[in-house]
Amino acid sequence: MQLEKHQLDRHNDKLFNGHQRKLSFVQEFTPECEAIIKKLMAFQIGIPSWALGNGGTRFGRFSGAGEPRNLEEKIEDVGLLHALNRSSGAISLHIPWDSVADPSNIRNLATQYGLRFDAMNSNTFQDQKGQEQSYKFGSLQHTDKAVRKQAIEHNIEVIRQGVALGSEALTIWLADGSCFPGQLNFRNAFQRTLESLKEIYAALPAHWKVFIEYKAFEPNFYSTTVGDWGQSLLFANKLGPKAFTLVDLGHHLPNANIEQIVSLLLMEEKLGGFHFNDSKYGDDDLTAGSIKPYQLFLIFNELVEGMDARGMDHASDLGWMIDASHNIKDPLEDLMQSVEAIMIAYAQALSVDRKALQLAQQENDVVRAQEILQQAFRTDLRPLVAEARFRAGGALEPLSLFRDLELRKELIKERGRETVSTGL
Ligand code: LRH
Ligand code: MN
Ligand code: MN
Repeated sequence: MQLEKHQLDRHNDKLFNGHQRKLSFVQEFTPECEAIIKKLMAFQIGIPSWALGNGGTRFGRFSGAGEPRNLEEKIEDVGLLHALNRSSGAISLHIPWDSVADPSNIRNLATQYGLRFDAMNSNTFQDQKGQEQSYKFGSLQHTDKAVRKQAIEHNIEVIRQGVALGSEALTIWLADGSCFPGQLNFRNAFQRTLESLKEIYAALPAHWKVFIEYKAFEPNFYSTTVGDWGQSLLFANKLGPKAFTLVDLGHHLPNANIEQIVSLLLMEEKLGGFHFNDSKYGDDDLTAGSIKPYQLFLIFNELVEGMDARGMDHASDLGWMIDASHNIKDPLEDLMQSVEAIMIAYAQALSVDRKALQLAQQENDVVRAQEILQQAFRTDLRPLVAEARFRAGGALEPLSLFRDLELRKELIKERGRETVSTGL
């Protein structure tokens, strides 16, 4: 299903005057508006293929109607999102949840929608049908060489598929760890994981990166072999210049200072990218910005500061991806909300008066430092985000347009009610 130009135009025409009034108000008080709008236009967020259907919990799954039934339809959904908000120009695949039978066809389809392939994700946390070895006691850390070999080969196969699609990164998240004290020799598990990762690293093409994603807990609850940014950074440093840490916002113990982690990883040139989401407790995979929008802003504040200090390109030097799982919302609506929250946090971070903040820090003026940050956070920059979208050819209010046109109903007509998308 395609969004027609006349549908977009009618929507934008209707909202244009109101938008202009809000925009000029912001412009009056935000001196660097034009620069911010340009940066917002260049900024694209990768949509996870596994978040296009309703996920579930171990207590149940309530599948939504009109979910994508295959990879082609997932690409179609991301294409629709991108047509609406012009900020979702990439898709991140999960193998084997996504089956890429004909990569050149899939690549062409994505190109038609203006999409590129963000990092590929491997899966050695579940056993697949017909698989010889089981991952019950881990994959890259496993005590049995045959299991490690199978997991290594899977990752190399994912790289191969990614190359065919034009992706340039592999994200490895391992469920490896232990559930009970005494189950695992931590040092040996680390060493075996490192040896396995080295073999995967050796298979990376020259311009590729590997992202090592950490997570504090689940499904192993006593220890996780890549349990925090320290362990991930150890692996990344030992592997070499193509290896980086990936920060999933939901993978920390409660109250972790994620913005500080981000700042130090940038300093070490080892920050690879993000899985954006939000949480009240842990790996809740909720809509970005839905619980702790101030934290999201503070993370972007460190990103802008740290990337600018290193002369990095905001749009292309890190992997910006969402990792979400929706249980009760329409997945496309939820993803639109996440993208919007990320763009707002980015815009606000760009508007921080950096010189004044540096001075306040230098002079230990704690009150002034807080005022500067909260001035940016409490300024409503949504008109700038909307303007960036509008200039890029998107909708002033993507969510309202999605609802006004009853696009989910259209998808249900095409795909049916009883659809189950692959993923979480
Ligand atoms: C693990 C995780 C990881 C997986 C995804 C499905 O909790 O965050 O990124 O690949 O969820
Ligand atoms: Mn993740
Ligand atoms: Mn997760």
